[in-house]
This record gives sequence, C-alpha cells and structure tokens, in this order.
Amino acid sequence: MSVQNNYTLLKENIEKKKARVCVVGMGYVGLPLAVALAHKGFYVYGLDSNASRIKKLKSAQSYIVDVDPQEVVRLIKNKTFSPTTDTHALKDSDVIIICVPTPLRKVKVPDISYVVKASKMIAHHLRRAQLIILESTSFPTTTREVVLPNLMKSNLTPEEDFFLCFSPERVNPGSRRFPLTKIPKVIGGMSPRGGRLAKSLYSKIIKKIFLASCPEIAETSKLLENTFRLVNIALANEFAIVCSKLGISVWEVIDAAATKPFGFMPFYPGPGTGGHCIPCDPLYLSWKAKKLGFSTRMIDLASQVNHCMPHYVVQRVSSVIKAQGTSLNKADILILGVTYKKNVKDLRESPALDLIEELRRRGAHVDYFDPLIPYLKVGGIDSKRIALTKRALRRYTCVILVTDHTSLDYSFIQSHARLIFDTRRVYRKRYDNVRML
Ligand code: SAJ
Repeated sequence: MSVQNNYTLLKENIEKKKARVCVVGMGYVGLPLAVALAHKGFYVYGLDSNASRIKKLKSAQSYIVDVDPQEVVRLIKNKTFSPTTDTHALKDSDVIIICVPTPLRKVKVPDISYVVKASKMIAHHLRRAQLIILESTSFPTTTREVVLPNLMKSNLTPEEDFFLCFSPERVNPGSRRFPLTKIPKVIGGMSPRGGRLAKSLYSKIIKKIFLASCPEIAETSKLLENTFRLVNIALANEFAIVCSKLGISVWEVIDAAATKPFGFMPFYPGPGTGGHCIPCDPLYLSWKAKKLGFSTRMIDLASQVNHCMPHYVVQRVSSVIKAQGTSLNKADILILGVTYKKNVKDLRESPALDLIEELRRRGAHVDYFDPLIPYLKVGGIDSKRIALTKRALRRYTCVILVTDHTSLDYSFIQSHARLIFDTRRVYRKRYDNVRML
C-alpha cells in the first residue's frame, strides 16, 4: 500500500472514530487517556503486563483517583474499552500510545527500560498504516534514537508504512480543575503527516493542540515545564531559609511579591519536593545535557536545595524544641501527612520519608498520621498510623505538619497539640503553639 494510502486510510479511520486504539500502560497516564478515548467512541484496548491491574479494571476496582470504576465497567459493557494483557491487541490496533513509567535509577540515571521493552514489543506486531505515539516523559531524542530504531526492526519504512510521534503526558493527578480533556496537548511528529494524524486523534478529546515541528521540541518542552517548577520551588525554599535567619515570614514576603500583576509567579517553600515528575523529569534533561558536554548547573543546584529541605526542617524542629527545654533524642514527634502532596495517595519521593529517617537517626521517637496512608515502611521499619485523638496529640513534643491534606481538622489539632511546626502555612494566624517554616 502506498504512503498516501496508509496515511489516508489512517486519517479517515481516525476522523470517523473507526480507528482502534491500544494504550500501553494502565497507570495514572494511560488509564484516564484510554477512558477518555473510549468515552468518545473509539474502540480502545488497555494493554498492561500486570494481570492484577486488568482484573481490577474488569471488576470495577479503579486504582487511579481520576477514573470512576463504574465508568470503566460501563465502557467494557459497551464494548468500547477492553483491558487486556494480550499483546495481540497491538496488531489489531491502528493507533498505539505508549504510557509506561520512566523512573530514575538509584544513581539519578534515566531508566527507559519500560519504553525500550514496549517499543520492541510493538515492533514485533507492527504492520502498515499504524500510528505510534510515545507519551512517557523522557530525555530529548528518545523518540528518534530509541523508539524509532526498535520499530525499524520490523523492516517497515517509517513515515511511509507507519508513523511515529511524541506527545508529552500532562496529567495532573487529583486535579478537578484541569481534567485531561481540558489540558492542551503538544505533539511532535517525525513527519508532518504523522503530526497531523496524532492531531486528528487527540482533537477528538482535547480542544487545544500545539503541533511542534519535531519530537525533540515536544520532548524538551515537557522537561522545561517541570524544570521551571523545580527551580522556582527551590528558589522559594532558599528564601524560606534566608527569611528565617532574618526573623521574618517567608509566606508574607511571597504574598507581598505576588501582588505584582506581571513578571512574578508565586511558588511556596515546603519540606522538599516529592512525586514522580518534579524531582525526576529535570534530571532526564541534565543527564542528556551532560552527554552533550554541558552541565545544567541550575537543575543540579535546584535539586540539591530541594533535597536538603527535610534536613533543614529537622534542624528547625531541633531548635524549636530546644527552646522548650528538650532535645530531639528525647522527643516524641508526630508527622502529620506523609504523601508527596496533599490529597494524592502517593508516597513516591515524598520528603516525609527522608524526614522520618533523619529524625529517627537523631534519636527521636517518630509516629505518623495520614488519612490516605494506613501503613508505612520507612528505613525497614513498619508502622501503622496513630489514631488522631486529643490524648494522642498531647503526647507529642512536636507535631510536624508535612502534607496539608484538606480533610484534616486543623483547628482540632491546634487546640490539642503542645507544639506544631507548620511547613505548609496551614495556620495563617499566630498561635502560641505554632511555629512556621
Ligand atoms: N511543591 C512545593 N512548593 C510549590 C509547589 C510544589 O514545595 O510551590 C512541592 C509539592 O509539595 C510536591 C512537589 O513539589 O512535593 C511537586 O509538586 P507539584 O505541584 O509539582 O505536583 P506534581 O509532582 O504532581 O506535578 C504535576 C506535574 N504534572 C505533570 O507533569 C503532567 C506538574 O507539571 C504540574 O504543574 C503539577 O502536577 C501541578 O501543577 O499540580
């Protein structure tokens, strides 16, 4: 079949929503995307190697906060969504979207093993008139230098037999304000045709599409978005330290600066930066830059500043309790909130874990409470969250407010805790028993 026919056939099938889609990876990116496409009438396979995930999806047990399990079952019943572990779904699909994890190895080196595995698996089933889209965040050139060579092992001709694009995921877990369908989509095709095919697919579920001139633009724009956050959070953290030494409130300083209607965007200090995006994505860029002979000092320094925040919090708590006549190695500490950010049940890279480890290293007895996390394992020690009662609160030398979940009763906590160290500015009024980061 000629190039034009492959392209025309795909374009028509996508336009008429007759194209079958296979989303590889049923995680926090892939599942909402699969559901959104199925909801619009595409036939969507949800391919995952984890059989228990597939079983959960089929039995109305959603494990992704943004996806209604009943909607999943309804789509399955309507035969527009098919969760499966069967890789034959790949050959049966006209569009394949890769949404697999791209973590960091322990030594802060990108781990694209999942992307490589998915590319090889797709190459094995690749056929003419297919569109392949990588959504997983990775370093610039991954699409061209990693995915494409693997797909070409199929002996099919890129941008003639099949088309390849990169389109960064922008899912914001737990955000009702920005559901997937309201977040503009950036696409970078290996060819204009491929870009247009991806645009016609995504425009069925997302209004605003930005068609970049190549995959590297799309790959690098994603890293700029999250590096921008990393660096500005680090700036806010550094200001927190300076303001503490000045004896003034960093929160009031930021509020004052935020009155500027242009040229400023408020970020806030905290106990450190967790999650799988902000601490990790920028290091994909710095790794690639180093390969190209350039050291990204801003990223490296910002990562260091953020990484030191749990230690800084321990230092501050130590001096606060010293002023109360005790010391860390005699202290009972309660950590309030352990997830990496509020209202999201996710511990990945959470600064609370570093905080607990250091407090214990310095001899403190540490308990925790988090409404979303009933059990916790830190440094090999298993613990169960405490019951957050008046009596319990009074037991602790200091309560460290690490994650400001909306569901917590902060007035109750302030009324019964002996001392609170607030790292999230939950308490906007002055209280004798509250100290601020
Ligand atoms: N944090 C601060 N101060 C801030 C903002 C965040 O200390 O001013 C901390 C958070 O507590 C958390 C970490 O940084 O520990 C990351 O927070 P985040 O708000 O950036 O949340 P993430 O990791 O869920 O980032 C995602 C990203 N989304 C995607 O990559 C698709 C990011 O681009 C979004 O901007 C962010 O959500 C968002 O705005 O919620």
